[in-house]
Amino acid sequence: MGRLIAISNRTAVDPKARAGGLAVAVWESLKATGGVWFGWSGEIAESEHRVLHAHHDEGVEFLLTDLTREEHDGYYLNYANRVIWPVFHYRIDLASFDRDAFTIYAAVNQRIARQIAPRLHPDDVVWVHDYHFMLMADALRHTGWEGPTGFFLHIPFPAPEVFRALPEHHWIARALCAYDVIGFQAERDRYNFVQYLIDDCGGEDLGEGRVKAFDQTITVKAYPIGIDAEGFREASRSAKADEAAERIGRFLGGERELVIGVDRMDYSKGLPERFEAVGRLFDNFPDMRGRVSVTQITPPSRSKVEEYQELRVELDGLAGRINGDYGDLDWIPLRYLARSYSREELAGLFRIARVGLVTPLRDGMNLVCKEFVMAQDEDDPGVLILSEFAGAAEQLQSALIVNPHDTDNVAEAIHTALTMPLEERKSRWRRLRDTTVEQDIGWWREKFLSDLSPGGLN
Ligand code: GDG
Repeated sequence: MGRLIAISNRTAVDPKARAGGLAVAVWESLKATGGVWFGWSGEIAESEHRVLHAHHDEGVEFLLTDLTREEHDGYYLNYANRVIWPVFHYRIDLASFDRDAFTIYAAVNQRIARQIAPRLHPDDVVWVHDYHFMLMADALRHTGWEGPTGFFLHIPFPAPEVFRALPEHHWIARALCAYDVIGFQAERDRYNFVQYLIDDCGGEDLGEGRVKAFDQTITVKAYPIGIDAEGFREASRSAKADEAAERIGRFLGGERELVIGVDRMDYSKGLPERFEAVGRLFDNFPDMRGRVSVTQITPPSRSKVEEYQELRVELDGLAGRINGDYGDLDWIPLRYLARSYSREELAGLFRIARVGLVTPLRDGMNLVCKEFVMAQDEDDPGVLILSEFAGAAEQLQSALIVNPHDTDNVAEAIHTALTMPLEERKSRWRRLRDTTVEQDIGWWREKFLSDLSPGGLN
């Protein structure tokens, strides 16, 4: 019986981390096959000697490596987070190109591959996640590993013109072609990658998801990631959810509608533009003043990276300005909370919100919009406003689709959502719910793994 071997920067070694979508999906497959999960321990090594720490849980083996300070800064902070993340989110202007960081990124991929290879069995199936390990299959092949190896990219793949800005673009594309299956979130990511292979690498689209490049024939498809739809619905009906809904309900006073946004503090999420759109709503639709409370929950992330520190300062200033300009003695128009809440609390807030505001400038998929949908009450559902630049927009066309750069457009959509008749809200929501339930996290995992391992894992 083949085991599933997962490789990702962060693992779900902490049981608390198994509550969210992706971790659940990978964890379930690993449990079913007695698999192994490789990743970073989250620790900085004291010495150059980096062993794999083993943990066992429910038949799953976690093998975790520390990183040296140099590896952590080069591979993780400087290359993954300060070069790949901005470029793949179309922010070349924010990228700090750094050849040394790429050298360390490649060396970490190779070092971890050398540690993993001796532990692989011939019938194992390897599934690598995300932009930290784009070179992993190539590195494993160099150790002699020949088994099925798949890659799923959680973030967007940019248009060829943008990808070419990455000094190492050709190297990365060639290494990616050492995978057997490459999964993207959306059709447009797949299109971008295949177009780049055709334009720059003499690649050929063979149809039906097969592509030939660098003497390899590989499967390249979109596998839009889903959520644990039923699990999230249940979370939104939990006691903790009710409590959170009640707390915010007291603040709303029964007469104000809640508009909610939940995003990691990241420049890809379009938060300054969203705050501007809130101001625009009160300028363009003065009747909305005093009637709406916009609540934005934004847990800080990657706070060691300068661009993220600058974003924090910008958001603090914008929120202050909007509340200063539009607020009143008995009304705070924009509540901006730079902290995290539990999954159940978020689910409770989604449930009582009239509008879910999901307006990233770029997002691989975006799971928050799917969670918002699952938390709604069938008899009185809220309205989802969704950026056309989130991967989820390909699936969730019944949302109000907006251009997040166009603040007038977003303000208008908020107004439309707040005044939408019940029947239209219900019919839009039913379509969103059907897709979210049908294309959930289990569907995504099966779709990917059946292409990677057509005979099945068991
Ligand atoms: C990457 C890609 C892709 C947020 N705040 C809190 C909290 N969250 C949860 C949300 C959601 C998750 O974190 C965020 O997922 P997203 O998909 O919205 O965004 P990224 O973190 O950027 O994820 C993205 C995803 O990978 C999966 O492939 O969809 O495009 O960028 O589940 O609810 N959870 C808790 N407290 C918070 O304060 N508990």
